[in-house]
Amino acid sequence: MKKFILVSIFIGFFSCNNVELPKPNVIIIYADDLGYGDVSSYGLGTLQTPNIDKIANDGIRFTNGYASSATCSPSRYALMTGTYPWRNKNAKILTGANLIIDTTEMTLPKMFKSMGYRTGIVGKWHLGLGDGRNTVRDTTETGAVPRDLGYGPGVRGNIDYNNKISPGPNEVGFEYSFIMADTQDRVPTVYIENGNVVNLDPKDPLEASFRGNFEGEPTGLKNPELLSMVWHHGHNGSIVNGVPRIGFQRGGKSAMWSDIDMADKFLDEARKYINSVKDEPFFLFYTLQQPHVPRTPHPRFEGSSGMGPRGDVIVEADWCIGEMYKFLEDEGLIDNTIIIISSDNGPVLNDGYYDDAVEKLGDHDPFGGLRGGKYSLFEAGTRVPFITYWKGNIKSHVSNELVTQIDFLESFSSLIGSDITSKDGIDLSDVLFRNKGKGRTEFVLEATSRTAFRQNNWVMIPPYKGPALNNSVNIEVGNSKKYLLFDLDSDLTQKNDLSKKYPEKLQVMIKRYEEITGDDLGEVKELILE
Ligand code: NG6
Ligand code: CA
Repeated sequence: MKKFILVSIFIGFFSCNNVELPKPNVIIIYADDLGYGDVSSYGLGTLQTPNIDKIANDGIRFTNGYASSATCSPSRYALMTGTYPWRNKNAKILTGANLIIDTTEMTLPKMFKSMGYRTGIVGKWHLGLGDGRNTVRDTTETGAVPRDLGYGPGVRGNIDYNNKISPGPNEVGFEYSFIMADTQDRVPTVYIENGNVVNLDPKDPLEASFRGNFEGEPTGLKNPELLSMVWHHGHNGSIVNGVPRIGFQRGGKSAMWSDIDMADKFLDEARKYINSVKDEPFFLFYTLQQPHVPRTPHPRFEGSSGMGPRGDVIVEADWCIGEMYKFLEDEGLIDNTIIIISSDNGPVLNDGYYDDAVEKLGDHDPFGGLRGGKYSLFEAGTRVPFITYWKGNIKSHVSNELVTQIDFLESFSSLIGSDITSKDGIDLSDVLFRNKGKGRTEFVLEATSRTAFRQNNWVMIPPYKGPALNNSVNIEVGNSKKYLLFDLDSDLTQKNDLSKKYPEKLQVMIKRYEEITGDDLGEVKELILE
């Protein structure tokens, strides 16, 4: 068997039921903040996503598919490493942070690479850049007094954008990367290709800071007259293309991206990448920026949903997925390319800008009837659209099996004949790609440094301090003074806390949760009340 695998690596074939098949290409299309109800094939909202639906209807549409966390960076960390994000104290929402994946850690792209795949990422990264060893001179108004904003490592702004930025995606398994620096709502608003800021003029160096502004630079707070999009909470730093961002920047003018062209740009770069590697098996992580804020649809999508910019950028994302599909058909790649479509966390309407997301929502339900949303321990935080597609191999199917993104590393590893395993993922290749087998029985989910436990149809949420409702985004985040217990089979909307009714069940859940998390819960544990 070993010998066969070694040979296969070089010729790009793998064995399936003793039949040799060419190794499948893999594209994970990862949306940002797309809700369980945002994809029309789930039949829960009114927004139409015909291109995703086509893939969902011909593949497996999972109704119990989870991101590992209710926010971005922790989910991406888990997807990349097969390790629960709460084991890594740096896996929080990042702002100007350094890389949070250790370069010695096993990752999904490293696993693919070890099996002879080409590997690339195009889109959002949000797992940090650099190692903080640069000594970037602080030229902000606040000078050299760093104010820790309570985000992740590297918030001290030690990323030097004017030289090659490393380590980053290229040092943890991707041979090629074309990414945005951080998020669309954070500075610096530039693309980075293989560690270099795209179109940067060395005569106009780029500086970014989350400590203070650069003298004389306009901000959303001081210069409302310059804004084409108005901030609601946060997001009142530097202004680019009329949109105020989180953080401050100066210089690098020639490198600034155009927000309305971002979707086209990523699609283009993704296609270019595939073209450059298509003669060999490849893994592409195509990480869309939609529908995260700021929502900036290209003008040809403006008004397309009737739901304002949030709906319009989902229509735009759906179009991109349709274009990608057509491209794979045209290139003769569609028959042997596995496509996964999912989202890094649940939906949010107002996430910091006045953009009509609430006002124009109409009958649409991004949450798909689930409680909570982005940032929440309730279901809408982590239960997301989750679709696998493999033409001619996967049969059209709706699956209720419990599957999570943490399992991608181990499942793909098993599928393509690698023996690489991961700490917390399990091999769900049968469920994800072969229309058979059983999903997970249990899973610890995370939301803003808190955790909860799902076992079969039960969910247990430990008590946490803090307000039950995040007022800024109007989402119930899952804080309560006591343990909560829900039976999802009879109560998917988590309205009936059964902790009093089934105290024994609650104790069993707590015990198992403590067994899994143990000491590894680290600083998260300190948050759990007695
Ligand atoms: C929060 C931002 C929010 C969003 C989020 C990250 C404020 C007030 N809110 O801190 O707008 O950027 O971080 O979202 O600044 S995520 O999907 O990348 O996790
Ligand atoms: Ca996100």
